[in-house]
Amino acid sequence: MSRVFEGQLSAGDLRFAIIVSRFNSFITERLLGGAMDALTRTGANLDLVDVIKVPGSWELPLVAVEVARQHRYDAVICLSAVIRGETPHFDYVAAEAAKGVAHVAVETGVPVAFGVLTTNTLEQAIDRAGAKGGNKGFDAAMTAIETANLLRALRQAT
Ligand code: INI
Repeated sequence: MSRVFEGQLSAGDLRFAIIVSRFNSFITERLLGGAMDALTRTGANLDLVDVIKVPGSWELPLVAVEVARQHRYDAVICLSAVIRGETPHFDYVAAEAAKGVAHVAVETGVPVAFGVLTTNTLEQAIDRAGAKGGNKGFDAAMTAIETANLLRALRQAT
């Protein structure tokens, strides 16, 4: 008989680190609100949720690898917004944040959700931070909950 493994959307006793950038805080505070909403609605114990503020998206991988290596959290949720400007700066910051965050998860075995908006305009960012495009902070937290539970199930399986 085959087995199907799937992570439940229940935050229960899971421990989370939310790393959120201060850059574009008008947007990232809304992403943080969305993530907290997802955790609350899925039964998280907020005493087990730490919020860690970083200057910008560039700093996400460094801080994510630090907390993931401590193995004090079941999942890490990274939240920031990179909005295109007049120069190629956007491309460097967005690419390094994406590569770095993906690398942390694979290197440490701790789920790291990528709640990083990369948009051409401020309006697109607003849309994805609680307006018509939903809230990517909420989505990232739901993904973190599901993946943490999936890994727990896989690790407990015999
Ligand atoms: N950081 C962001 O999170 N979003 C941006 O749009 C952004 N832009 O466009 O510059 C940004 N830059 C700061 C960067 O993340 C670092 O904090 C900074 O370069 C210092 O290392």
